[in-house]
Amino acid sequence: MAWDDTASKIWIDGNMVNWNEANIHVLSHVVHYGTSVFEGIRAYKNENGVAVFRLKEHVQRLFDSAKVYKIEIPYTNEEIENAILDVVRENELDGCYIRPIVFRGYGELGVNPLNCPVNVVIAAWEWGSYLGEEGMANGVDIGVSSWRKPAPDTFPTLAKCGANYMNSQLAKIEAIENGFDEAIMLDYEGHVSEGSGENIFLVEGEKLYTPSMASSNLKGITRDSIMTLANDLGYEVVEETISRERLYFADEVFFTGTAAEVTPIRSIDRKTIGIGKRGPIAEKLQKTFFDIVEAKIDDKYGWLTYI
Ligand code: PPE
Repeated sequence: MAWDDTASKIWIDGNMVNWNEANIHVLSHVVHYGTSVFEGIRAYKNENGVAVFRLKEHVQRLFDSAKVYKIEIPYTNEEIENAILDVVRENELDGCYIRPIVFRGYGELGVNPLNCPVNVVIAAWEWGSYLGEEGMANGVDIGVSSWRKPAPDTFPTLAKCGANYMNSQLAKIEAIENGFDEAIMLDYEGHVSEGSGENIFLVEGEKLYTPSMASSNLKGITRDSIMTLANDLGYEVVEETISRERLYFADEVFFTGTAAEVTPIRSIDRKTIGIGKRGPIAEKLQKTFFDIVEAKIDDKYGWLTYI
C-alpha cells in the first residue's frame, strides 16, 4: 500500500485522530520487541451498502491472539466491532482493508511487557489485489522458501502477532529476490505450511486439501470460508499433513487470505502446476466468494456486517 491517505482518520484508544497525528513514542515496547497482535479485515461495497466480511470472527481472533501474550484489551468484542465500523464510516470508504492492531506502548523498556500500557489502533485504507489483478486472473509464480515456519513450541503461529511477520519477511524477501511473486513455507518437519501471508489449498481431482492446523500456520478466516463454500459446491475438503512434492503434482493450487482473497498459483519452483493458469475449481470458488461479498447471491452464512 502507498501511504497517501493523509486526509483520513485513525481510531486510537477511543478517539478519531488525524492521520498525521497518529504517532507513538520511539521507546514504545512494540518498537523494540515486536509486542503486537493484529488483524486484517476487508470491507466490500455492494448494492446494499458497504459490508465488513466476517467481522466477529476477526475480532475474536484478535482477542485470542492477545490472550497468548497476556495483552488485556481494554474493550469488549462489541466495542471493537463498533469502532471498526466507525472507522469505515468516518472515512467514507467503500471497499477497503481494515487493520486493527493492539500493542504495548510507552512505559518501560526491558523484555517484561507487563508494565507497559496496551494501546489499540484501527486504521483503514483502500487496498487492491494483494498479488496483482493479473495474478487473480492468471495465477502467480511462487517458490518454496529455504526459511521454515517456527516449531510449535517456539512461536505460536495461531496468534497473529507482529513479530511472527519477521519470519514471513525472510520468506517474502527471498521470494522476491528469486523472481517469485510469493513464498510458500514448510513447517519445522518439512511439511507444507502456508504462504508469507496466505493459507494454501491443493486440488487433486475433485478433492481439496489444505494443511491441518498442526503445520505451524494461521487459522485463516478466508480458509474457513473457502472450506465452507467448497463443501457447498459438492467438493470434499481434507485437512491433513501435506508433503512438498504433492504441490507439484496437484491439478490446482491456490492461496486464500483476507488480502489475497482467492489467488491461483500457476507455477511452484518454476514447475508448471496443472494447466499453468487459474484452474476451474479455483475460478469457481473465487466467483462464489465474490458473489457473496458483492451481494450477487444470498449471504446465507451471515458473513457480512453492513456499516
Ligand atoms: N497466513 C498468514 C501468515 C497470514 O498472514 C494470513 C493473513 C493468512 C494466513 C490468511 O488469514 P485470513 O486473512 O484470516 O484468511 N494475512 C494478512 C496480512 C497480509 C499483510 O501483508 O499484511 C491479511 O491477509 O490480511
